[in-house]
Amino acid sequence: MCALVATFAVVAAADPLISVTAIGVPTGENLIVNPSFERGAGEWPDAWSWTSNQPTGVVRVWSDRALTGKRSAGVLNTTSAGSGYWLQKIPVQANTVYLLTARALIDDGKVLVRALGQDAAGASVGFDKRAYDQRRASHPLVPGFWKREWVQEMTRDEWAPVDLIFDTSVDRAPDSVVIHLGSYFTEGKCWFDDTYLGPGALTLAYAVSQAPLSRVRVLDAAGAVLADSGPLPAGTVEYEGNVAGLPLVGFHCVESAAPDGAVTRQWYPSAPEGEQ
Ligand SMILES: [Ca+2]
Repeated sequence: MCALVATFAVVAAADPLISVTAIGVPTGENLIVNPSFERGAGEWPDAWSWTSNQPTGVVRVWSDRALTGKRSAGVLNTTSAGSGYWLQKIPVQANTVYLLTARALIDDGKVLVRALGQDAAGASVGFDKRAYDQRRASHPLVPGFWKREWVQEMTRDEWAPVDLIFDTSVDRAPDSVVIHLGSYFTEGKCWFDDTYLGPGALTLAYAVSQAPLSRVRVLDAAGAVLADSGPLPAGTVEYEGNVAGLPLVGFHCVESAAPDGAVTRQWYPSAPEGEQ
């Protein structure tokens, strides 16, 4: 007589893939003058100026290629040693969170959206906030868990936004910021339109897939529930949603529960201290 030995493999269910993206949404008055580059004369849109470290290699064009209206601000960069930016100086308040966003058409190369702080006399106060984007892989909307080789041929959408969020709650708060929209040390062509600087909110979009799901929630760092799928039907392996009206600055978590109770979390923009 022998004991009946049952052998079976315990296969742990794979964790779901959670992708989270955030888009800045304007919620107030636009502080940028001539934000769509429509007004102007000759070769210059009103209220905008230009700087380049390679004036012959990086040139500006007040372009007739536009997302809205008839005009945009273009940059043609023929040297990786050069950069060039459209500029506008804008007064800002201390202790305030701002959204700076522009829609960018990137034919190639790398773009920079920057807010460079100055004091009342125009001197630098060491306040330099930046957001980069580029046409090909590894732009900010590609989830961090994707391998680079998976996205080599992925390109961003035309006229997708480039968002920069900055907070003037600093020791040496700027009296103004000089916004820069341009090409950062890579050959290529890019165009900017529909710029905005002012108060804003975040819309968080999320998708959960590739594993059985029983519930998906969105929480803030204090644990408050911002969205809740409720119990999902058995067999659900995909879920997506979005939450609008979130503060520009803060930690948000998409939490997916499996039918066995296992929980997977993905934080945006990153896990706060003490969380994972
Ligand atoms: Ca325009």
